[in-house]
Amino acid sequence: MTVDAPLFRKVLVANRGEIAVRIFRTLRELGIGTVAVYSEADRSALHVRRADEAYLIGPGPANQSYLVWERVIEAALRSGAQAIHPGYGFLAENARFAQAVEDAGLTWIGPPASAIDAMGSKTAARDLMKKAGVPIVPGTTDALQSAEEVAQLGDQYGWPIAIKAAAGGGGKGIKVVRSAAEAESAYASAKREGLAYFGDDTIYVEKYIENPRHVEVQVLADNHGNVIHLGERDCSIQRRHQKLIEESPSPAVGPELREHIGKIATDAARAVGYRSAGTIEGLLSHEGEYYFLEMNTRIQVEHTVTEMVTGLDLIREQVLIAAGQPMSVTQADVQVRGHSFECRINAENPSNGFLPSPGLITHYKEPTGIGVRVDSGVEAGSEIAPLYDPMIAKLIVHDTNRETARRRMLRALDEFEVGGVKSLLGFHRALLRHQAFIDGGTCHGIVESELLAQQAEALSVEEFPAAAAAGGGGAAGLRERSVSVELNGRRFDVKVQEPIADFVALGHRRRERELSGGGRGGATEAVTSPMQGTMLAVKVAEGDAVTTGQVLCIIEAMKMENEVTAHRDGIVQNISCKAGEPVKTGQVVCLVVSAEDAAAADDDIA
Ligand code: MV4
Repeated sequence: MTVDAPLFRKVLVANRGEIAVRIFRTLRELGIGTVAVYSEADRSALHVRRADEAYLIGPGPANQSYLVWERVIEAALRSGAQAIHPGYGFLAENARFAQAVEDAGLTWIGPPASAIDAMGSKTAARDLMKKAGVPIVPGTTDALQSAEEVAQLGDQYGWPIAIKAAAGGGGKGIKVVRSAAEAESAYASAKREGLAYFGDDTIYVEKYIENPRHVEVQVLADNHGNVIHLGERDCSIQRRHQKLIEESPSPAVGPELREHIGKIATDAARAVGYRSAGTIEGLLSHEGEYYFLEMNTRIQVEHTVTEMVTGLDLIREQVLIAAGQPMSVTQADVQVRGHSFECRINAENPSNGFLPSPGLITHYKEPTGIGVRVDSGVEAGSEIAPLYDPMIAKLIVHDTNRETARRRMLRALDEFEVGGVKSLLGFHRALLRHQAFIDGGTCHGIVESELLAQQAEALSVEEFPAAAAAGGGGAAGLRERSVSVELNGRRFDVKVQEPIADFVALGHRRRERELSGGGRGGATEAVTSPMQGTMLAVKVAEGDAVTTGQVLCIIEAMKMENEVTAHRDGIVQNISCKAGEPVKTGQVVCLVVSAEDAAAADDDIA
């Protein structure tokens, strides 16, 4: 028997966390040596230990480590790696970095720099797609010049319209404009946000599609002229443009529509000269129209659900393609089997506006069993650092149909034990039980609702008290432990034997608290800031009658404008903050009291 030469001798993964661990798994299977890079904050991170060798590339903040091209390329050259896989985020969609990698004589495991570049500008991408006959959301392909133009385009396409940042993506900086009266302020706000967030205030207009589904198509393209699609993923369940649950196939897509959007996606990939794995993001309207939104020129977080239903390893295909080989399947070989869900288990607090909940993971146990996959980069003792994305793990299930897969996910969520940080486990447990989710709805509005937040809280009771029980293993009271040693910025594993002295935390079975039936008793009147930031504008005055969901004020934090809305119907009182002032997390910005209470208080004074 002969053993094929590996595709590459060694590959460096320019990333951290679950995606680095995920990519190392495939590289191992392919017999390829693995190289990690890490920041000072990630010295003891799992991805570092899952690689054959690892290189320190700088301090914790990403702009001093994971984003520093020279350090990443230097580590690759030092290690003798032949190729770099960027994962997602960080440098994955940086065309100039992709070029720099190739210029250094290394192979970029991703699309050509020209394709990343072409898709980077959303207006240029729309223009290119339009010319290739790919249906785009009706709207402009040129930059907007004035607020008057917004009003005019609204009349042309019909209200409402969406203003988006040309340099944006993933919905960041999208403004919905419902009438000409809102055009002026939306135009100014979109420009400010574009500049603050992307360093580019170029904006354009699309017709606003009401309550659409977010349906994206996975494509693969190789150097041999093969361009195929692997069906779609439905990512309609989002909160503030953050995807929370993804699934494949989409509950709204049957075989005919799949073929239609698959052709759109492969046409788009061909038009841009694509190679590697990529994703065409689109909107599916109520009327069944599919429109191109943008192309993600990287492997995505949710690639896993496509892997589950097709049985393919997308990272393996990327490595094959980058090595110049044909992809392993033809379009005719691809079959979508069964149903898959992915829940993102983030260290976030649904009771506090989904703000990150960084900290030490004191207890951690992943679910297993039939049809369950967990992609994670943490273990008990890991720190969720405020420096990086707060994802703990991706929980993925597969089963024969949507309903059995949903039940499997609920079972797996129940087995998952995370102690020390707040997580979205309870949120997912609550949402997956919701009738709208069972029906395959988009759940718009539900994910933001106060009731769901309460249910999530009730279902996230996870207590894992440290119990006095010595760890089992280890002969004669000795336990072997691996310690990492860093020499000249290079990391080595050293085995150390030590007496068992510490305790392991025993997981106590979580008890579900009774769900509260409806609104919380004695609903509070206070409206608090969900974040630390600066008050940009107060939109109401004391004495104003407001309805649930109405915008009360806008707080700027991390260069994003965040609307704070009324949590109930009532009368605004005690506004404690003016535009321009700093606000803290939890600070009361005003009260919304019931109309009866407001009237009673007036009576008291009278
Ligand atoms: C839209 C839209 C309506 N009309 N564009 C873009 C990226 C994604 N994260 C959200 N995006 C949207 N773009 C136009 N012209 C509505 C959304 C949208 C959305 C779409 C599908 C499913 C859930 C959504 C949640 C918020 C916004």
